[in-house]
Amino acid sequence: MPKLTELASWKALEAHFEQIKDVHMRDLFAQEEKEAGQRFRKFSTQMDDILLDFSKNRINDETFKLLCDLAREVDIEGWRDQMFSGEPINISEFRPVLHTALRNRSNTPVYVDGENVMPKINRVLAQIRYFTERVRGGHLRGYTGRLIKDVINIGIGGSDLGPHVVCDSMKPYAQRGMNVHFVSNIDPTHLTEILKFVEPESTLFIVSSKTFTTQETLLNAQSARKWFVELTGNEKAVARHFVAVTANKQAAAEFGILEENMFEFWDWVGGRYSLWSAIGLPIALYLGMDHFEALLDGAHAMDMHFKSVPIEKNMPVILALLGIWYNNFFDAQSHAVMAYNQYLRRLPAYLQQLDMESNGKTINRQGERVDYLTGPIIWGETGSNCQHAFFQLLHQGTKPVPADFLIPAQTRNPLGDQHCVLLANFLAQTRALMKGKTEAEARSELEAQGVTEEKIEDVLPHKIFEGNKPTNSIVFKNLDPRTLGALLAMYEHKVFVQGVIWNINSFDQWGVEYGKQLAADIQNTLHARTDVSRYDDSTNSLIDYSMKLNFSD
Ligand code: G6Q
Repeated sequence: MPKLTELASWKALEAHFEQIKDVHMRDLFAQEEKEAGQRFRKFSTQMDDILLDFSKNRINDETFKLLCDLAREVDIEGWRDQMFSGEPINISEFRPVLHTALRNRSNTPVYVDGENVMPKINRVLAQIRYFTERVRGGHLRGYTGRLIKDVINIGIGGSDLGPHVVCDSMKPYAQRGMNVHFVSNIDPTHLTEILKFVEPESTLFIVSSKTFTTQETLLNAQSARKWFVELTGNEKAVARHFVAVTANKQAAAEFGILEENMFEFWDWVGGRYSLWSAIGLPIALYLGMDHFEALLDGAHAMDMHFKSVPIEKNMPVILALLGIWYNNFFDAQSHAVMAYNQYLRRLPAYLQQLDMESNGKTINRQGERVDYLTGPIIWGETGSNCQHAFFQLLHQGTKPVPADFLIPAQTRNPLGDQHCVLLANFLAQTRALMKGKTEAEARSELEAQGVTEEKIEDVLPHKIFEGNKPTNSIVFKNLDPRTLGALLAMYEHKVFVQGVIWNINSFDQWGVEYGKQLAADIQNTLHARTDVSRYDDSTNSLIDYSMKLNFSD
């Protein structure tokens, strides 16, 4: 394949960028309103009740056409089909990438090395249903006969962020009296603070680790086990209160988990794409299997949309192309996500891993260094909180920050007019970011407030808003499991499309593996408390300083 920057569509985009880079969206809207009022119709698309309005972007018909040409020229459709059909597209780990099979509700065969993987996926789903229904129905209880009321998931990264965002977002669907907690950090504070509020007799621990070698998870699991045995004095009861989710059953067995308490998944499921697998066990325990399956249904519906809808109306492809437009042509370094919904407060953390671990790469599929920008920095916060924090920079800062705004049209918690006010804020912000405030508008506002002419001249520059800041608006009826599944799958496919365009492998994570390797050596040094001078001067001095503080009164 020719280099990205040498593709005909890329070159055409470069030339087109020079023509459009200073065009204001205000003028694009005004012009198209005059012509036909069709901008929203042209630049919006829908999947079920999820609407994506991308008309508030710095694009015109030509931009959109060229971006779609780019998607075709890199053969998005071909790559997509390779992923869905189990081709080993994760080239540095020699694996297929089959999270879509986990939610393949049509149950059509999916082959890995000649084996249809659907029967084993269905077997684990049935195992999850059986287990969670018995726990939730009170048939499977703690060793003293008490109902399980606290589930503690011990896992990190992909074995934490996915189920965590789903459980947090789906709180209204949780079973009464059932709580779920997530322990990820190796900082002992994380586990300790949770254990303070639970009782061992009514607590179920899920040790979630694909590799079952992750230090944080194994140490937290050992500490949890120790706590459990100390409080109950009953070593045997561990079997009833600890289960494992893993692709490495042997390591889980060595850890002491019984075979019947293991929920399996497979190496063709990437950690950050694994919430649809047995890693979703805490979701099924907390929300019930029917809701977990509704989540899978929603993701499958988005998979079908991604597979079958033409590029021009394909939600994940459009989001990906717009991201490329700002990242590679406008040099936007970051992308923000603002969910105007309190339940979605963990969405940015989840998307940070999904996007930055997938596309934070500098080496292309041919093993060469790329000479263009790849994955952006992802960040965000819930609305309307974000407006009172960092929105100043979005409105008047020097850095371009394209953003996604999400909102459900209905609220689960109607309180007076509050949801309507939330919606008004959502709409006002995206409009203001697009439109800005001109000098004439700012001046007439000041005049209307009775500000003197002299003062107006002083403050005027500060009151002007350039606008022309791009946003995508994503509006849906309700935040329910099906919609959440579709939204998360939408972002997964967006990331996939961008990875294909940047010609990188979105499915490995050698930076994470490096992190796992790094601490081991220093940890030995800290334990031995000798030979503390073999690192660089900064690290040596930090070791020295922290060891002194650690052992001081
Ligand atoms: C995800 C990454 C990483 C991983 C964690 C936990 O794609 O590989 O975040 O999920 O490091 O790994 P284990 O599940 O193997 O403990």
